[in-house]
Amino acid sequence: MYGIILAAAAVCILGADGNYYTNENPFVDPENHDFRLKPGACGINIGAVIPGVTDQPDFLGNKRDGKPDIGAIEYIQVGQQPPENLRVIP
Ligand SMILES: [Ca+2]
Repeated sequence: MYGIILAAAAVCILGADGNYYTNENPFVDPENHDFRLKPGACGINIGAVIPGVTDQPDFLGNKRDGKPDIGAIEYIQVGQQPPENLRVIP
């Protein structure tokens, strides 16, 4: 039996206008104002490096990596980067 399997992965296309287009909502929960990127979202690591902007912390104060993400909030994979202000209180 043959058929077409449609993958669940997001499709990300660079348009002739220089903007990226995707077939899915890239945000965690936009209805509740959570605009962090979901794992595997199209905008991860494809943002432009803009000196003076992408070398600054993101909207939430997190450090951006060398491959900026599209949007105000840098995607952080769980366990990838510990918070800088984390303290263990005995
Ligand atoms: Ca990134």
